[in-house]
Amino acid sequence: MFHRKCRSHFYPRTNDTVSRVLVPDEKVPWHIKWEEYNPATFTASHIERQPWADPAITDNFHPQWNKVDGNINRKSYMGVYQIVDLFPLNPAGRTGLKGRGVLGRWGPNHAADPIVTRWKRDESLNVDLNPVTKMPILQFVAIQRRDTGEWAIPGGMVDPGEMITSTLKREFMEEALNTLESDSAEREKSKAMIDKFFDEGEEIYRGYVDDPRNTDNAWMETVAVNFHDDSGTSVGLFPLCAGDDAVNVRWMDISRDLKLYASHSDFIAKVVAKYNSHW
Ligand code: RP5
Repeated sequence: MFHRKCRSHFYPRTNDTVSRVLVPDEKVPWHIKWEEYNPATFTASHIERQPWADPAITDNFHPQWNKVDGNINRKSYMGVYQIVDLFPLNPAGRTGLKGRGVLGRWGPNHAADPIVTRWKRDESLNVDLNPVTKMPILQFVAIQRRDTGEWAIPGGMVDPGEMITSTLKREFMEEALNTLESDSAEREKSKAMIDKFFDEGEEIYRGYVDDPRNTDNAWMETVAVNFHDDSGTSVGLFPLCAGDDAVNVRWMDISRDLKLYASHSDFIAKVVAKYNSHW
């Protein structure tokens, strides 16, 4: 499947001042010749010298491409990526823009996405069936992103040296439980509950994300893990509160009509297939 969301006309968070070259489906793969392809280069000025970001690619920067480079994982889940004229090449093909955009790392930028689910229930706590498909309805914890306003899985970037299991818990607690702003007693309570609940998850997806921030030289990759509260008695009862990069949070009914950030709907569809629930 070709990436689409990272071929939109304007690059996000630039007030429509940075445009991509329009890349038709058939010209996405790098092996298709396109002699005139010469898109603009854009790296947002606010990421320069940030502790979480790479420096510009110059003769003084010697990253270990395709390797774990100190505590930065520069390996791709998609296999070995190419380096052309010092720059890593997006393994999913052309995006119509060179540079790093607003992403911190050249090459893969690793994230983790916790997909927390429960069954939708009626007032008597019976599982709700969709009236048309007669299938049980799943709900997942969705956040509304501050940057684009789109609803999304509450995922986030893996910090240097961080285990993915820790990123999953940390991001869920920060964005869906607002632990960054809760007092220490509440934080401890949330942490204990999340530590227990996040003990058993099932990996749903590992690979490239069709993220609108991707460029020809920097892209998002993720590990999405499902944590399911079947009885609705643990996380399913926990009060949600949006925090950090999230402006809203809620249990969202899952169906094929979901319009989510990046390729998050594709990950949700995999959870639906696993539970044979309404879509
Ligand atoms: C997506 O961006 C990932 O799937 C993850 O949900 C998210 C991580 O980026 P931030 O939310 O930290 O911006 O590609």
